[in-house]
Amino acid sequence: MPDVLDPYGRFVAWNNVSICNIAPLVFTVISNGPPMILNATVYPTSFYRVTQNVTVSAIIVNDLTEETPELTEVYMNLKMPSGSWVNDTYRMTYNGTHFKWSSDFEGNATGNYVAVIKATDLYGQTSMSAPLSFTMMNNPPQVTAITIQTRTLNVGENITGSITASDVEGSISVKASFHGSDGWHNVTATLSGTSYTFSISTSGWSAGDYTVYATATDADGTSTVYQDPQKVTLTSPLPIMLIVGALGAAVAIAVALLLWRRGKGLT
Ligand SMILES: [Ca+2]
Ligand SMILES: [Ca+2]
Repeated sequence: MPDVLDPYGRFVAWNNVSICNIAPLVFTVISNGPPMILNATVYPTSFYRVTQNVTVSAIIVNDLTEETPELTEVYMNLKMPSGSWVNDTYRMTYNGTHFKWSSDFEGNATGNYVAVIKATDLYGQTSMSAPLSFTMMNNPPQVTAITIQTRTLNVGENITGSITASDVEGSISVKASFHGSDGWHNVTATLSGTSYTFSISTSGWSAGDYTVYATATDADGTSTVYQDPQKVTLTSPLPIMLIVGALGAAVAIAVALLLWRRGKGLT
């Protein structure tokens, strides 16, 4: 009888004899194929590194029954925004139906990442998925309030206040800006407790109203500008000669009035 494959795909060799009912010599040639990687996905394809997670998942199908998910190694190899690869590091875990990897990206650079899923079966056969791209973004800073101690001042006095600002990724630089008819005046605010404080002299500024802004910039260079709903008003103090002149005029009038009263005998 000719050599054949049995219903399980195993190779069956028969003795080259004319007696067909003799017991066959049966041996098995294991034909092991690599894993199939199905439904490889990344979600979401763009996310914020601290406040959101990214999940990479796939279904892995092995061809031999003994190649169980527990005996299958699946990694997400990752190409960083710099172009370098991190391989065989991010192990994907089996959840009953899919292999998954999920995490935030705190501390990592923003930009475009490429993930390639690598599956290795029990016998070392390996498959790679098509590339999966995703973009990691930076959360912009938050500015929630500006507090000004005194909003109406004389030109030359200091404007003092504080700014409430923060950023989930880390440190920020903060400045206060005042915009009036004479242009912009800026001052850097310094972290003090939970807010950023500042003090700026208005010497040389024009009198009038000033719109107040606070700008917070994070380490990635992303800025948030907040406009204070209230303004600051600068007034001009009376010039000293005008004050002296006014006082002199008042004294002269008083003296003249006194002399007039005396002249009339009205003392
Ligand atoms: Ca296999
Ligand atoms: Ca940020």
